[in-house]
Amino acid sequence: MRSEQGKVGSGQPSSMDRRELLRLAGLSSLAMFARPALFGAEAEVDVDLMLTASPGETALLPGAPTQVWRFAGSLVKGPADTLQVLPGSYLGPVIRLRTGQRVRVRFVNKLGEASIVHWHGLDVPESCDGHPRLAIADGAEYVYEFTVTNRAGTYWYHPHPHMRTGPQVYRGLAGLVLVRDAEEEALSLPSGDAELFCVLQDRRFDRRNQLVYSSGGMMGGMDGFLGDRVIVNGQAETIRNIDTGWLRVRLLNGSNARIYQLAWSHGLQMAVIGGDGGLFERPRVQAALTLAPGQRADVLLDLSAIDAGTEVNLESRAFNEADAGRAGMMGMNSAVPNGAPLRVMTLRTRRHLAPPFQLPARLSAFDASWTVQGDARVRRVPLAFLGMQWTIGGRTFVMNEVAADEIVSAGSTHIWEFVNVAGRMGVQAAHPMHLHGRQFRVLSRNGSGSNSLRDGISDAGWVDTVLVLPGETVRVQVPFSRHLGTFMYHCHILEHEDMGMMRNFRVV
Ligand SMILES: [Cu+2]
Repeated sequence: MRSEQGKVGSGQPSSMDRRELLRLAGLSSLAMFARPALFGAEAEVDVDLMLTASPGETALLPGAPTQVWRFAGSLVKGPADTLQVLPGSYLGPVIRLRTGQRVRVRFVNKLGEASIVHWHGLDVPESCDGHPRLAIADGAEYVYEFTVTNRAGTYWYHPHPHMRTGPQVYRGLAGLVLVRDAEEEALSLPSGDAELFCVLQDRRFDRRNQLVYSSGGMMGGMDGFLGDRVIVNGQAETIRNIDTGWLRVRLLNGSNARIYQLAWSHGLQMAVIGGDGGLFERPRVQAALTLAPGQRADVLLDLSAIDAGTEVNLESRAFNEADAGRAGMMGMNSAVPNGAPLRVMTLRTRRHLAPPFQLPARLSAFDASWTVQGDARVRRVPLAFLGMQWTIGGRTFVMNEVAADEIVSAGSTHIWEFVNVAGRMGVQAAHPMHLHGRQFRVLSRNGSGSNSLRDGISDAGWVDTVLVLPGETVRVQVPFSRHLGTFMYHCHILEHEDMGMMRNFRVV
């Protein structure tokens, strides 16, 4: 085995002092510095994979190939179906894991600039969380090692370097992590050809098929960057051939800034069975589903009344652009602003099948592990545009800064109250607030005035990203991780994040 330790060391940013490095090493003795030599034996992992980020090209559109950045994976050890490469896609491989597995990922950066990988939604040690201060230089390698403690669900991975998350994700650096467990398997949900995963991203291309992106200037940073067409799973082709019957569709909004309000044609309702953190206790039947950047949804669709040869469309319904925010220059950013109706994808039905599946009344017993802690202290966290910046609690991101109200005890439960207030000149936006670490619960949502995006927000189950609409106050109950160290919480509109709408919290 090659020595990774030297490479990890060489990848540390020069700004990290030795004391910080030693502290991290101490806290994460089983993670990035896990050296077989330290234990006198080969450290046992169930899954061992390489993940290399590098520039490449893909035949996305007719004509010239598109220059992208992407993750390429290779399996060193583990079940043969751990990695699924998507043909003709710029996305990284789908990584299929199982609760309880010990996983090692050797991330190699060949991008020509610093990067680091965040495992979005997974509760992992500090050293594996992708904090920007851990970003490694071009040519360096970073070794992640963690145990999958999350429930079955749809998670994802993407870069998290300081001020460069937006452009790196936009160029193609993202991929799905699908975790399974015994509780989910016992439900025998539609699988194989009857299970789709759909990563929704909007992109803009120039006449030579090259990606167009701008995060510079006030327009990009205030509003977030919007494309003018939807790309599904990193592929331009958005038609899927399916059989009728029951279909499971796992959705991820992997867009930088676009909010979708999803609905199916033919008056089809969807049974939403899960969100960011796995299955709900019971299915929720919805006509529309609001999905903000970073969020996932697990949906069952009953197509048994649909004839073979029918085209069923997934659309993003029209909504009032101002419901996603008023940042002054809204709409000037893209030919297709937030709220413009969009065709997301088309299901073309082939044979008529009626598999023996019934929607379970009860999906999961996991909610029994949770009760509302009504007497917990509430931390108020205003979200506002102040001093020409998006702020959290009146502050912006400082690499190693943690304020007193951002320190929590390991394993403790807190209530945080996000208050989306208008900044100067009434500037405000919908902010999908993401906490690293454990999944949390939404306790309440109080909105002033009507907002068409509220229709379609479920707030059920366990989440890691909650959409806070303009003028809303959203309370969440967070059972903080038992992993010690510094983690992040931030807006998942990537241009807001890159602009500084991010803070550290520290688990002590
Ligand atoms: Cu935001």
